[in-house]
Amino acid sequence: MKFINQTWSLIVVILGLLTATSPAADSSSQAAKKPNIVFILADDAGIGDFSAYGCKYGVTPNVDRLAAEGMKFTRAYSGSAVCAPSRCVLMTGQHTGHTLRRSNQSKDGLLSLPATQATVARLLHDAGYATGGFGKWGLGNPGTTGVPENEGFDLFFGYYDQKHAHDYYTDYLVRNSVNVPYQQSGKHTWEDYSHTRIADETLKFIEKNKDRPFFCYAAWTPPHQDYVIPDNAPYSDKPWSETDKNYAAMIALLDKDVGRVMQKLKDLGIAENTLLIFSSDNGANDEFVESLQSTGGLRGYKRLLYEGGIRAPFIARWPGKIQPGSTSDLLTTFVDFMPTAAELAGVPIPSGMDGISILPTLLGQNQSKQHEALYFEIYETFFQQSVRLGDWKGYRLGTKAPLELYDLKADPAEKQNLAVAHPDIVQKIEAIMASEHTPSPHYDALEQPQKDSKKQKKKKKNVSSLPEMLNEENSSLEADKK
Ligand SMILES: [Ca+2]
Repeated sequence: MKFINQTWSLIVVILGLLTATSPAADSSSQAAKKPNIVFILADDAGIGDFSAYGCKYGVTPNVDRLAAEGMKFTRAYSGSAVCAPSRCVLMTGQHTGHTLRRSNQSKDGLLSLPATQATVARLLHDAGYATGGFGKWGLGNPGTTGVPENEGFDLFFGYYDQKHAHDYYTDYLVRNSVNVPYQQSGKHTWEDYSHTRIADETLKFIEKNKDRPFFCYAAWTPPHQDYVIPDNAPYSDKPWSETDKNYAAMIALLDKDVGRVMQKLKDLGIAENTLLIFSSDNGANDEFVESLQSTGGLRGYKRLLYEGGIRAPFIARWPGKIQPGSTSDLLTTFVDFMPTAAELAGVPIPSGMDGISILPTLLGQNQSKQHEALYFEIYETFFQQSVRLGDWKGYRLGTKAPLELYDLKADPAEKQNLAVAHPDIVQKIEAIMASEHTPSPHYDALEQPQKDSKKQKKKKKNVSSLPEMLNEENSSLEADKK
């Protein structure tokens, strides 16, 4: 008996030595540890559309569950106040004072990413990840340098063009620049609805790559316009406009499919090795500010750099790594995704990033590197800039108007302009705006609106009419033809 015990001890020691010294064993266990990354990006959903953030009109149980099982960020921002620049920031790790797309349109039409652009997809692809994107791309239409398969994606399925993405009952979608016919019954059923197929393709990609590290960019289109859905349950009987009912139901659909992704990860046994992030690319549209309170009581909405245009729901779940039910007030924006992904993948953070890795925060460790300030600029007809500096928020419309200054801790809705009382903070924020903005040859709308026009004056009084003055959103097929 003693002999057997000794023999076993010897075997255990030898096995231990083999495991500790074998490079093959080391590298394979390292590879197995590389976590999958799933980033679900809603399109135009406001922070007030999710019950985890205090939604007033309904519940989003799956996003709630994601928050309960992960970390909810309370001071997170998207990349911009409209689609294309926000996605450009997410993909490049550069803020809108540096990145190529600073608005949906430019004076040169739609700008496509250069084929040499450093992107998070390319970084993860080169680190051994399978890379798939599903939904709306918006950074290069077929035939341009900026198509997703040029930017590090093995596979992209959905809409390349933003305007095309308005059409939920389209007769084609695009897979790696090839049009895939989409048979329509003409009855606007769930089978006809593009998100059905896009969500299915998302789940298929996850399933197909379950045994290797993967990056799944689920850039789903709901609740962006057109506000159409085959069935607007559970809101059908509400005394609301059809648009409100459809929009709310699109949020419910989005939530349901967040749940499907969570279930898929669980069924495949890979939830514990997957960082799952949920966010939205910009704030809610102005038409849902009053009726559904989709901006959560914040000032502004999509297209504006007030909080309602850029504050985002941001939830991260990674079972066993992220403390369930935790919250973080770290100041973060989409610029942080690429550095965080680099650290997760175990590769160096590329130079030229405006972001920082937020992995220490996710893991409950000390976040020694933090943003002193967050910078945004946009050119939706009017040039706007904003800076978040601690609890301070600076906003400027055009280049000549005085800076507006708000204390977001005391005044989250940006109602009280404190600029006159704090010239030192104003000066500091103006210096940040000057240093973070780099001129772009594609944008020069640096003037503020024509103040003297009676029509403009009248409109300026009513903030909800601002979007009428702003360019119609989105890339356009028309612009492409130019
Ligand atoms: Ca959007």
